[in-house]
Amino acid sequence: MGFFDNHGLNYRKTREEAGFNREDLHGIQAAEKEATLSFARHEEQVKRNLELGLEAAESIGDRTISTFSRGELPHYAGINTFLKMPYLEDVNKVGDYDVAVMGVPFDIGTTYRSGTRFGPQAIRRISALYQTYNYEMGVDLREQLKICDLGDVFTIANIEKSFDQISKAVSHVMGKGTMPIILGGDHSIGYPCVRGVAENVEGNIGIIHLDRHIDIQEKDMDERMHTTPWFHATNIPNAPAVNLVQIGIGGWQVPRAGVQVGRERGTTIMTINDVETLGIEKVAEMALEVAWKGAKAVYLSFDIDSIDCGFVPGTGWPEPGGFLPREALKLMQLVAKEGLCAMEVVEVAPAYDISDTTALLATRAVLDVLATMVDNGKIGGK
Ligand SMILES: [Mn+2]
Repeated sequence: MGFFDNHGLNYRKTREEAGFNREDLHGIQAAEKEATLSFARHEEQVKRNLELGLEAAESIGDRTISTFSRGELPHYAGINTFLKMPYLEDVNKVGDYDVAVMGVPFDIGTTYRSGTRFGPQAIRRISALYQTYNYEMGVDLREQLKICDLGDVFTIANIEKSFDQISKAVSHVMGKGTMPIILGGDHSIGYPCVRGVAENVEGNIGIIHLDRHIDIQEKDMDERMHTTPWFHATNIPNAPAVNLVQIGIGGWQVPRAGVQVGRERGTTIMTINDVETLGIEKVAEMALEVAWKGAKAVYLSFDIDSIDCGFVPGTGWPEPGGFLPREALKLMQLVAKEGLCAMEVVEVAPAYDISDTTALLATRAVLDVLATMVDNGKIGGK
């Protein structure tokens, strides 16, 4: 039994071995790791803030503060991009970045509560709460990764035409060698996102899907709604169903039509019972094995409703009994260690949210995945 098993540190000892040595604590090691991080981009940012936002009034002693808020501080100020990263108005230049965040404000694939079209805005707004440094991982995303925010895809009131827009946008980013992070939007966008990714991958792609819902029936109410993305995604020749892992599925909202398709196509389905029985580490290991089998890249689809609805009220199909937030975060960190080609976070519907907790968890998932990839040398360097 591991006493600690922490992200980038590959540190694993039994309690007996660890004893009470202060230096063996992850908390102490994490503090040490901070000393290895650069401050260069932070300093550049401060310089830029002063140039663009004027030096502060004379009475202010801290001369890194500007008159107009530019950059990270204060966390309650500013016109928000994701994590206050630069807004890249010219999408032709996306190849200059390691990661491009894009919103997909689309919710006409919804079959119960609508409102996920406001998901990207809500995620961006609360993302301003976070700095770019994570203590446990010892990663500073500003220093180690070039991230931009592309703004939103222009979606319209037509599912199929919006799918074409979404695929084109995702494919554009992938084609420039940049990792797309997609903020939904309802889960119907899973199909056009994978379609945009798949055309840029030579070989198969696997999909790791966290959800309470199986989302693999062909149609719902005669359309390709948010209950259908994986039916259509796994029809793409290089996105086979045998590389699709679906984790957290269960409860009273799983349509039988989807179950039949999952069974016929041989997707790998794990319930929360499986997660409890096997443990997060084993589940991650199995998910990686299935998703990567014969595949060249793996896509992560995080449906926020995979989390127990007590933690994520701001979603369209709330369901009790899902993951605890730290279980899901841990699972996503473990699968991100091997690298991901793209990631979507879907089904955040801020009108039903309380204190931004749902949107905050969406932000957290993206940042944890990116930091894990940085820490494992899977991304960065532009
Ligand atoms: Mn769902």
